[in-house]
Amino acid sequence: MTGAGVSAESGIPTFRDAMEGLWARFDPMQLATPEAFAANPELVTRWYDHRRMMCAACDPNPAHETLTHMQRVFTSSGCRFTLITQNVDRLHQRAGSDPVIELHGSLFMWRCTGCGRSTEQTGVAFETYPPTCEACGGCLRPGVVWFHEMLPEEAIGAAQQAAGACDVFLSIGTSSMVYPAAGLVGAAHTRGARTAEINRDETPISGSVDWHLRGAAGRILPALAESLSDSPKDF
Ligand code: BV8
Ligand code: ZN
Repeated sequence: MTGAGVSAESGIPTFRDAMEGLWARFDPMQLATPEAFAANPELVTRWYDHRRMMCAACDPNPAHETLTHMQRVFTSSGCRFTLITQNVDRLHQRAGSDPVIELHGSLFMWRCTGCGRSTEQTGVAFETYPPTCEACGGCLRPGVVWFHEMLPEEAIGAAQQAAGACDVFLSIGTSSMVYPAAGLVGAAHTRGARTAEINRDETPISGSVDWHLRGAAGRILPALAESLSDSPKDF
C-alpha cells in the first residue's frame, strides 16, 4: 500500500507537507472536506484543479516504476500482487501498474453534484471555478474521497480482502494516520503476514512492523527489487 511519499520524488508535495506558494496558507486537512466545498466551492475546486495540473506535469519516479516491475514479475510467476494506493495522482497507472486500487479516488475524475455524471479531466485547467456540468449546468466536484466521506465500497473491500490474505504487506510512503487505509497493515498482521514499512521517517506503525526500512522509496524499492531473485517466492 502506498501513500504520498512515493510521489514525493516526482516533485509532488506530500499531503502533510505545507503546500508552497499561494496554497501555503491553507491546511489540506481543512480543504479536503465536504464542508469546505459547501462553504467555498470556488476555492476548493481551484485547489484541486491546481493539484491536478501539477500532477499532470510530473512523471513517475523509480518507486512507481519498481512497483510496476514487481507487479509484472510476481504476476508472471503465478503470485498475487495487489497494489493499493491512497494517492490521487494516477502516477502508478502512468508507470504501467494495472490494476491499481485507488482508495481515495483521483484528481482526474470529476463528478457533477447535480446529475451525478462523472467525467475524466485530463486536459487543460478549467476556465471557471467552480466548473460546471456540460449536461445539466450543475457544479462539478473532484472525484476524491474527502474526510468524513465513505471510501468506494469496491476499493476498500478489495483492499481488505487482499490484506487479509497476503503473505507480505509493504506499507510505503505513508504516515499511516488516515483510516481505514491505515488499518490494512493490521489486517495483514492478524493474518500472520510479514510486514515491512518503507518511509523516510518514523510513523505510528514503525515499531510494530517486522522491518522498518528507513529512507526514500525511490532508492529503497529498486534495491529491494534487485534483491528479488527471479523467483519471487523467495521474497
Ligand atoms: C471514512 C483524498 C467513514 C483527498 C484523503 C477510524 C476508522 C474510520 C475512519 C476514521 C477513523 N478515525 C478517524 C477517522 C476519520 C478519518 C481519518 O482517518 N482521520 C485521521 C486524520 C485521523 N477518515 C476518514 O474520514 C475517511 N472516511 O472513514 O468514512 C466515516 C464517515 C464519517 C465519520 C467517520 C468515519 C476518509 C479518509 C480519506 C480522506 N482523503 N485524500 C485529497 O487528496 O485531497 S486522505 C489524504 O491522506 C491523502 O489521500 C493521503 O494519501 C492520505 C494519507 O496521507 P499520506 O499518503 O500518508 O501522506 P502524508 O503526507 O501524511 O505522509 C507521507 C509520508 O511519506 C510521511 O510519512 C513521510 O515521512 C513519507 N515520505 C515523504 N517522502 C518520502 C517518504 N517516504 C518514502 N520516500 C520518500 N521519498
Ligand atoms: Zn450534471
